[in-house]
Amino acid sequence: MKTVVVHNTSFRNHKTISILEQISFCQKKKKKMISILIDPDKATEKQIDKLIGHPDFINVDFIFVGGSLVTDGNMSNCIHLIKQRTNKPVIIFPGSPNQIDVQADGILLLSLISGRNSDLLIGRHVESSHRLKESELEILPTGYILLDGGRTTTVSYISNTTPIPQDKPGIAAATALAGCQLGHKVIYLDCGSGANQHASERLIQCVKNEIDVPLIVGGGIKTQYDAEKVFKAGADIVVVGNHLEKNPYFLSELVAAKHNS
Ligand code: 1GP
Repeated sequence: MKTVVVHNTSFRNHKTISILEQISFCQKKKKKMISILIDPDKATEKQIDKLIGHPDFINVDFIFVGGSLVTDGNMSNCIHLIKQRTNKPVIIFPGSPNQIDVQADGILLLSLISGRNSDLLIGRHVESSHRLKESELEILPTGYILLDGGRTTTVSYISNTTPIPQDKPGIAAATALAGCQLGHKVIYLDCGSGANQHASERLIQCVKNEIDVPLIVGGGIKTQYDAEKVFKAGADIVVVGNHLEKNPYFLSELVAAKHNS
């Protein structure tokens, strides 16, 4: 497993710790985190430069890279570009096993626990288990819960699963709890990239009350107010992709939300 040099004022000196240790440390200290999501099929070199060159990029904690559909080859080029420009932890957010790339630091090993598609619960993991073992990627076993964000997103279409309706927070909470009981180290609530609505505060609170592990929330976050609501409801890490692709200057608002929460 690779370890990551953390450039964070909360850590005395620049310590070398795992990604999960970093997340757990911040969770305990109630220090919110942000991750930007880069979709290799959409992000151009210019967009990556703008984001990484943004003065507020210093306050970004992680870079997730991946997508529900990524053309072979783009993943590797994209991670290479990012790695040339920053030493922030790059974490693969894979839509399929062909997105595993050893240049990254870690991988969210996603089990789509809101769905009943056995391939996404265990099948793909079996296919990639040996490749992951041989790599130095830090594995973050993640219970991935897809929520209804008001439109059919690529992830719900491709995964062939039904997202949990947002007016059923009890189902989401029981699903997250079961995910933790199965040993997942992180829970990710996602409305899918480009969702109309982000996860509701009520649903996030219900999930948060059931779990002790770090909670990642993403999908459909478009304003500072959205991000603050999501953080205050219980998210430890907020993920934004789509809106930063459209407007890299949104990063300042996202960072302000992190600091206000
Ligand atoms: C999607 O949670 C991520 O899986 C981010 O969503 O692109 O809507 O910000 P957006």
